[in-house]
Amino acid sequence: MFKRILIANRGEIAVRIIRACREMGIESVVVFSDVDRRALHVRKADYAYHIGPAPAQESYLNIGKILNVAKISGAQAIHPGYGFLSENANFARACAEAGVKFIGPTAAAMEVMGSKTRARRAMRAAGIPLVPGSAEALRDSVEAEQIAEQVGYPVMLKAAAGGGGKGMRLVREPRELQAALQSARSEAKNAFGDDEVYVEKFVANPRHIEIQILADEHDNMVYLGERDCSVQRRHQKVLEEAPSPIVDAEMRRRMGETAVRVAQTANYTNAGTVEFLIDEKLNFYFLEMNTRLQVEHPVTEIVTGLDLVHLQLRIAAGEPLPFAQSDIQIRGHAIECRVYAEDPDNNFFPSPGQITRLISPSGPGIRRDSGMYEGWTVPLEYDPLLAKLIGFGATRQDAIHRLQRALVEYFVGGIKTNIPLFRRILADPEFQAGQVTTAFLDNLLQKEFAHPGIEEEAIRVAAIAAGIFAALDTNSTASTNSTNLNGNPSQSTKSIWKQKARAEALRG
Ligand code: MV4
Repeated sequence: MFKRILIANRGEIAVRIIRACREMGIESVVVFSDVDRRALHVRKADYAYHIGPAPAQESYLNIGKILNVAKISGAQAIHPGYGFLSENANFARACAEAGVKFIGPTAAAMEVMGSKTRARRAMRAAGIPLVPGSAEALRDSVEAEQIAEQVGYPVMLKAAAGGGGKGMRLVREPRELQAALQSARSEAKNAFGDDEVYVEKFVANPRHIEIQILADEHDNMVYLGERDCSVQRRHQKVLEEAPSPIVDAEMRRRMGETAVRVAQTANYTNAGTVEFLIDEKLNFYFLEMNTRLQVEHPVTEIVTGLDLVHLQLRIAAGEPLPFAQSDIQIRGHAIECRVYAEDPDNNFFPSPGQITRLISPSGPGIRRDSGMYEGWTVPLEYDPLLAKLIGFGATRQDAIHRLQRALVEYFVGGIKTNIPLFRRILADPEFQAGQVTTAFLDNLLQKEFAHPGIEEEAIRVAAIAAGIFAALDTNSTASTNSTNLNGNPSQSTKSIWKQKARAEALRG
């Protein structure tokens, strides 16, 4: 086993990997940028190296700087976490050339999955079910029209280099095709420096379900069940769960065996995830493969009882998988909430700043993977994921109830978070019934807009309460209309706020 590894990441995932290292007696080395000097991963690691300014291009994405730290720190392997360099085949290759083990698949396996058309060609040849469509780059709009005609409208145009919905266009009828192709191409060129686009038949109201796989370097491979990731907004996952409420044992076996074939086709090693799109008749189609440890890996860890980071490290060190497929059992239910520093009442705008007060939930059936602490300032330069709150229990309902309880306990002061959104999601009857497609969250947010409910009522009550407190506080009336002589801003702000609150309460 490695004696020392470098973690080329930050935030909650760097902390997650440091924990695995400590449990396994491995020393951890981390890197940090100017704005991460006080970050939690720097505090928790055995060694930390400053690598440059805040922009990721000059720090967490800089291959030369990271390999240099590996060299001077004596790290034998690099865990890339997720995001940043985790799916960069050039980085994996540079690690190999520098004699440092990349904890993940080979550069060659990453390259098969890096282009969607290349992956579709490989999977089609292996007999994997794909969404009907093309697997070659579209030459022009004439060819696009021919293929769209064959598969039938509506169709999706997708960028071969794509991800996160970028360069993706829904085309409902032939006359929209040419313009859609042009805009998909230019968006793809902009985002990925590659304007290759292909066609897929449109799957209406899909579910997004993915299978976790693990492969060692001795030709052993297993699937670890599915995660349902249908609750998302703008291609950002918000809540994930395992198992999926719509997958039974037979469907799990079929999807799992398909996922293993996908990974075998790419000569895949280490941890990976095969994404499927599920249609309304519960047919599943290969979408893409993520060649990294994913944000939502904890729900799989809970229902399988395995530690995926331990296993990644053991696989990378050349050990064989310590179990077979028949040893894997799915037990209980786990749901993960991604806590972001963003304001759900202001169009999910990022909300960086200092965390002035933090009260964190724990107790039965709760796991929390967090990168924040009280007093820490959330930088605006990176992904705003603060923490993951995972609830689990014997049943889906137990997991929901524990999360609901934990969300009442959770208090993050000083910044806005999306914690209130999870209270709404978990209380929703459709969510509770497990009736969740990728349209769920947009619909929920529409509903809230059309029928203002508890939030608006709470604001009214708060305004009335503020009015009553102000009326009872004789000191406050004195300062209301007078100039604040000592120029104390908090005093003057307070009285303006009180005036507003009174006016608000009286209007209602
Ligand atoms: C689709 C689709 C419908 N039909 N492909 C969005 C991101 C990307 N990775 C794949 N995506 C989709 N591909 C066909 N042929 C609908 C989506 C989609 C989606 C997929 C997964 C999770 C959330 C989604 C939200 C909107 C659309």
